[in-house]
Amino acid sequence: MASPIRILTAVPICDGHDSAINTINLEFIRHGIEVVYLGYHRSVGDIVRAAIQEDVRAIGISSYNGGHIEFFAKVIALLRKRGANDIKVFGGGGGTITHQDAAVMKRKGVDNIFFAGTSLAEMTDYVRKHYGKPRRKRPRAKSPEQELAHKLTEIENAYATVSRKRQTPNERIRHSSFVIRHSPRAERAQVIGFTGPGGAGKTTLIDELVLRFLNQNPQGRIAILSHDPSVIGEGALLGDRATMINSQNDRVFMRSMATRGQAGGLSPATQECLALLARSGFDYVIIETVGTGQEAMPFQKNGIVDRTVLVMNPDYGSRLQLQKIVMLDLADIVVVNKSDLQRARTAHTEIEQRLEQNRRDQRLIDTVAKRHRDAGVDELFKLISRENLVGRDPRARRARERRNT
Ligand code: B12
Repeated sequence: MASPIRILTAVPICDGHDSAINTINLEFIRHGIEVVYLGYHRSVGDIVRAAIQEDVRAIGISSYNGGHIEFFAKVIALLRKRGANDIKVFGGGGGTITHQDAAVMKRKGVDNIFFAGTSLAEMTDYVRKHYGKPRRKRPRAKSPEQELAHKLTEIENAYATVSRKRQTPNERIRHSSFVIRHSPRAERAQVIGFTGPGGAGKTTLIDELVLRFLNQNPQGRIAILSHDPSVIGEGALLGDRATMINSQNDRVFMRSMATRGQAGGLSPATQECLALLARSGFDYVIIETVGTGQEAMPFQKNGIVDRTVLVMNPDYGSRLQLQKIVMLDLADIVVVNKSDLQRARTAHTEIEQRLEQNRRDQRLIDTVAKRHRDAGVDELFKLISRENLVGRDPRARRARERRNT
């Protein structure tokens, strides 16, 4: 089984016409394509950064509010400047983009423009035909960020093709041509795992924590490994970037992964990708699972996660439901997000009682992640910030003491 085609779609800055791209995304997914959706009102810089980090085959832009000739050209120019010439650009925009405009855009490097009346099948056929063949020789990575992105692709591809080639993923990766240049002094990043049911607000919460991290550490860098569900050989909507606002930043490296048939919230390639990210010079690596069920314990196999955060929605049903949620036994921190909802107080009390039974040093925090400068998110940030973790981890504390003497 080859890796699915990965593309990125977005709507340009000052444009909120997202209904066309939402429909097109769904059609792509239905035809086995993994779509990283960046959302609307996105700048050239945001689009190119995301495309390079996600290492997609192509960028599909849906543009309605004018300025498309310049916008598409700037995306292509920035891709070239960053050495990402192998990421192609295509798009559409109803009656706004004329045939004359499209001719100019193609001369400037756009692969194709789709006009009003084109069927969804024509678009998916185009993507499969033009972006579906495996990349042969890749241009040399021009930046450590691009090199990391290529390497992550290689790991994912190795897991997808492993049965075909009768090699273990590790053997395939070892034979690969990419070698990440790690700083020998780079410490392993603090890895924090976020899990919880779909709709609890994990992505918004992570985005708010990223904002606090960027403000607190003017030189700091952070990575996010985010998951969305998919079945083997099928497409996926990798949509967490569309929710992220603060994470559209050059100091944030984000990668979206489809679970590709694995149950439990993560992908078969997660562990390897996470290990690579953890030693690539970031201060933190945040890993977000797909929305999980009661039985999930996604970080159990994964020795590399330092702290686990379970994000709950106050509307989990009756108190009885809490007895069945395995992560309530395992998480270091439990967050009741959306704590402005009516049931949140009851939820807090019930979860508190449930955690008391565990007799572990677990913390319970109430947050409203959608609220800017929320005090609960501040408290959570303090709890997971590096100083705090270093203080609690005996090995890290000893290393720090050795450095200080
Ligand atoms: C629906 C619509 C809206 C909805 C948008 C809802 C939403 N969430 O998307 C609402 C009512 C909110 C809206 C608002 C506005 N709109 Co409006 N809107 C439209 C309308 C009628 C249809 C666009 C559409 O979704 N079509 C459906 C898609 C599926 O079909 P399609 O456009 O033909 O696209 C085909 C291909 O191009 C291709 N395609 C499109 N994108 C992509 C991307 C990829 C990757 C690929 C492969 C293919 C592809 O797919 C389709 C295949 O058949 C157009 C008029 C028009 N006929 O284009 C105006 C239009 C785009 N809007 C317009 C304007 C001016 C506005 C407003 C500024 C109005 C106002 N003063 O408030 C606001 C701006 C909103 C904003 N924040 O940006 C103008 C833009 C004029 C311009 N560029 O100079 C238009 C052209 C109407 C007009 N004639 O004046 N709008």
